[in-house]
Amino acid sequence: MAKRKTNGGAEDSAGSILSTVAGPSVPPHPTRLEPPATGTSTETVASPKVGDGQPAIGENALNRPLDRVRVDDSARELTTNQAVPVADNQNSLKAGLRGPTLMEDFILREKITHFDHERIPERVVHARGSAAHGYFESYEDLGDLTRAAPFTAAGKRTPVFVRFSTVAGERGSADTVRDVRGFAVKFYTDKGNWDLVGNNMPVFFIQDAMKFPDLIHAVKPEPHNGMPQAASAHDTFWDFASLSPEIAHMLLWHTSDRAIPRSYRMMQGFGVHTFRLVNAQGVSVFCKFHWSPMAGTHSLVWDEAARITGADPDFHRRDLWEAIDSGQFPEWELGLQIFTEDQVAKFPFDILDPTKIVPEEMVAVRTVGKMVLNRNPDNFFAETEQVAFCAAHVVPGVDFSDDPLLQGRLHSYIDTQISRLGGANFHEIPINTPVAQMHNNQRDGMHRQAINRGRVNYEPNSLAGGCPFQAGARGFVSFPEPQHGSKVRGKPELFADHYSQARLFWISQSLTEQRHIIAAFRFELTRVQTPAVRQRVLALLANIDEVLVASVAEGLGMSVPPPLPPATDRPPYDYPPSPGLSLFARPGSMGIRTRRVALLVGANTDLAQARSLYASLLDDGAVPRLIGERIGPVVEISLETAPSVLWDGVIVPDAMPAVGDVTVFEFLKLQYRHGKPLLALGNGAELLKAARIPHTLPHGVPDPGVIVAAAVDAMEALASVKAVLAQHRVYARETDPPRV
Ligand code: HDD
Repeated sequence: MAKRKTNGGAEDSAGSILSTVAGPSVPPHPTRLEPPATGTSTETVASPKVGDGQPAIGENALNRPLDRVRVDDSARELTTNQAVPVADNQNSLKAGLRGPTLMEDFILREKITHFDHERIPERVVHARGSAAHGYFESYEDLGDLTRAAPFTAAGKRTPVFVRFSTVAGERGSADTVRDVRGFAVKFYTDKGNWDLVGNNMPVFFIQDAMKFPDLIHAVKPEPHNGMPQAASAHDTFWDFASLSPEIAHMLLWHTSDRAIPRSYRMMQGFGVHTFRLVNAQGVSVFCKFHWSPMAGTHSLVWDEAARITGADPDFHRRDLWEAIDSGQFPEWELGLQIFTEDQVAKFPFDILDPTKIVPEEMVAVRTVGKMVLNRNPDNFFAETEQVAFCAAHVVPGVDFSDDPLLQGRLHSYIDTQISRLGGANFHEIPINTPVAQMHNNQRDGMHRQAINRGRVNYEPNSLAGGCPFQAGARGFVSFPEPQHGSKVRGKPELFADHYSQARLFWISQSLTEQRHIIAAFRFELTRVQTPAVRQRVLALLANIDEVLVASVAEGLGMSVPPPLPPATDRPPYDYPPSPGLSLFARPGSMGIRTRRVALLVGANTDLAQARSLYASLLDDGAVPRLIGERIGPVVEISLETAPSVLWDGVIVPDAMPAVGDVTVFEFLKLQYRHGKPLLALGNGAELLKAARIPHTLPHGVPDPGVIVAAAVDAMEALASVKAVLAQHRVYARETDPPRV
């Protein structure tokens, strides 16, 4: 079996991506790992942790400061929290063997008390998530645009911690639900922490933070019965949506395949809002941030996604973990759309409106760097759960726009951490601590860690020589944007064009993607119980596209109502299609790496052939597994524990029994239904026949993903399977309802 790299760069020979590998090597038996010796006091020198080097692949500069708090229990005695060795961890202290437990048992009380307080409030949104460490590397010196620390030199690497999430579900909810995905990046720069707290869709549901609590109340489980979990397919969400026409554009993204990604590694990320970049001369441009996955943008299909929630609710978490664990580090390129005040004045939309994109045809995306995630967290709670992102965490060189949604976010994140993480010192939790040095006169509060020295905790002072002193022009200076106007509650007029960009998105989708959007609306609105709500959503869609509204109405057995009156007299803007809005525009460069392939094996299988297919897939970085009825010397995973939806393709090697059982048929049918490649070799073809798998596409031409070959041609046929796997799936096979 092929060797593979672990996180720490060491090699092991385990063939299974599912097996756990050791993390980076640590000194023998420490309870607390010391930071690396620098030879100088960290008080007087710049942090050695960032910005000064080129960490090798597999190494993160951030690991070193976090090592200070990593705990390794190997060969250690069990102790209390006060480090008192515990003699007996099985029995509480009693007055006689059959007597009552004694109050004196401080060991029992400490253990139970700590346990009683183990849980913290989950995030009010984005509660379900997974994260990883890595770095961002700038391709160039962007000094002409910004003085932001990550971009000051070509090749500069800045450590990052990235958390992906769903929005609506609770902490233990399933990964593959229909939802927006959070894409939050914490850059630990040498000028402080910068959080780019984005999503995998470039627009948002609402235009003003004032509406955020309403939106979230509407989409979360309904308050009287706590249902449904992690789903927008219920009355309150669509009631709110149907009465909020600004949501139109986002609804199309939300019903598109973007809302059911195949993997966190295969989705784009967006900063959503317009931001400002500011250079050392104080010159500012506007900027939109885009993350593009090197693995391409790929999605699940809905029937598959819904089944995965049962088969593996941790599907995305596992996928991210296993990819990093096996050395297949996920990568994204960072792109910037840069535009000026002059350009803004000519756009047919307002750049402060978060329900609008800047089409790539108007402003090209300039690729400026890449992000690599190369280390899994050591402890889910300490890192992934306690990480605290904040849209207001920016560094010199990045500034905000007046987008009213962004402005509200600037308040919400710090505020929510105070109740979630228990006080104002959450920035001292190791995963949140900047790697740049922190010096100020903020003091005390719950759980304070820093031991600030000296008698001075105010400024100005003379007793400490004026320290810490203001950084002046080296520090964060807000861009001096001129302000005008009276205090008012309202919106600029262009915000009222709710439909032009919704239509732009619709006409930029492939026919396959359009069909999926229609089916998603049908599913969601069928779950809605109130006919008037369905009717209002149709009236909203009637402003976007005739085919869209007619198809959704047909799926609901309703007629098309008159369009909702538009909120503005301005005629809609007629955008040309923007091909980059289709998921198919970014096939990626991963080949078949990390694709999961099932080799179905039975008692008669030609194991030599199965093994050579397996080895060839492994060589290309795929994840093959031998699947059969029961595990044993040959079969690695059983059909009942790893059903069809967990695999990207299936191979039936030669001499598989001619007739399968219902589980095998079900496996093959779902592979077919979900557009995945099926290869049957020699005798294995009988199984495809018995499962009634068609060999032609609905319009009669051969299906490139259903491959039948003689046993001797196994390797040639495998090459065809790999080609289909690399293209993700055969969407041309789809019919509604499915043929098989
Ligand atoms: Fe938010 C969490 C992204 C609007 C208030 N948000 C949160 C997370 C992401 C986003 C990715 C999870 C961070 C993590 O992994 O810990 N949020 C967005 C985007 C938005 C957006 C892309 C619009 C463009 N959010 C938004 C608004 C508000 C909030 C308008 C409130 C006014 N968001 C929060 C929050 C959360 C949060 C309540 C919950 C947990 C947390 O912050 O740390 O403060």
